[in-house]
Amino acid sequence: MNEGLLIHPMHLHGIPQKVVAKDGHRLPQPYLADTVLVGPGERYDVIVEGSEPGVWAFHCHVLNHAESPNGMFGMVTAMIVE
Ligand SMILES: [Cu+2]
Repeated sequence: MNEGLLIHPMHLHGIPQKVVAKDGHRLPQPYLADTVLVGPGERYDVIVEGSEPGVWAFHCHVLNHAESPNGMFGMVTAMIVE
């Protein structure tokens, strides 16, 4: 869900995102995406299958939304698959 005024291309490392709904409405044709472009006011539902153990970064691809000279911050987190 994007509550802001900027576009955020959200990327999960290593595992494709299966996009199944937009703004609460199921898509007739779900699709796999490496990066999901989430515009202001948009919501997406995605399914990811964590079949590979590891720590997978999930972040915005606009680098100044997730990275500074001091390291990662802001729109970055990790999905841990054990
Ligand atoms: Cu962003």
